[in-house]
Amino acid sequence: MEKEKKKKVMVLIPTYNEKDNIQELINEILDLPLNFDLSVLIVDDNSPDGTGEIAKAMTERDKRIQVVIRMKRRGRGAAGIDGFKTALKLKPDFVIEMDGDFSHQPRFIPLLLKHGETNDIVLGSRFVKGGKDLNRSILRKFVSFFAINFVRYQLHIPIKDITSGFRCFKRNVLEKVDLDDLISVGPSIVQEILYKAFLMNFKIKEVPITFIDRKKGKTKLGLLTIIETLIMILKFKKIYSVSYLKNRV
Ligand SMILES: Nc1nc2c(ncn2[C@@H]2O[C@H](COP(=O)(O)OP(=O)(O)O)[C@@H](O)[C@H]2O)c(=O)[nH]1
Ligand SMILES: [Mg+2]
Repeated sequence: MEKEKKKKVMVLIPTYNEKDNIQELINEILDLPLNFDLSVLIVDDNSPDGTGEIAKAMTERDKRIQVVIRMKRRGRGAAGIDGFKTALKLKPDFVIEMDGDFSHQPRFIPLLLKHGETNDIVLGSRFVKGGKDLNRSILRKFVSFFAINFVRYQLHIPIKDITSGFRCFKRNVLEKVDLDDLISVGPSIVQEILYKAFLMNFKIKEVPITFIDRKKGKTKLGLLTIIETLIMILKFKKIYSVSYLKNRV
């Protein structure tokens, strides 16, 4: 009997100054007991702390690791788009996107994949039954609450944890959303792809995760970035509501 071919999963991690997390995170992901052909793609924006070099050195020892170092403009959004494009060339069945600071714990990857078979996008969510948001400062929780409700109100999208960047995509979702047509350079990329996929009627499911605060390194999300993100959401809402609603009539 022919040996069953394992499905291919690529885990995409955009990084900027994650030197204290990157090695342990990659190892933890690759050690997961999964019946998939698993690989990790790091998209680093030439981090001054050497994250990219640390990850590159790991590729020598393990062919399941790939690293893209972007030399030009920095940005979580642009890094994500480049990462998706690189991943798509390798025709994975699923692409998982997650942060590089352990807030998104590798132990939830099997759950995302389990629901990935029957859904187009699976989101790791803090706000469905069983989900948790641990250790965050009150200020951070407040900002998060405000941002989530603002975005949900603006986009009318029935997702509880709309800021979650821990998710699993079927390849065809990423092929269909037209990555060249996204306008986000920063973190709003997470909502922009989700919104587009929602307007295109892809099936989205939230599964519970426990989100923990980063233990090492610093957040790159300052007040200015949060404001930029919210403005960007209003911008793409306008663009897509015109183009997609027109197509739907
Ligand atoms: N490549 C790249 N990654 C970024 C950039 N900004 C943030 N990241 C990564 O995106 C993820 C989330 O960023 P983080 O600072 O933890 O944001 P927070 O979780 O909202 O506080 C982490 O893996 C960061 O290293 C960037 O400009 N370029
Ligand atoms: Mg973080």
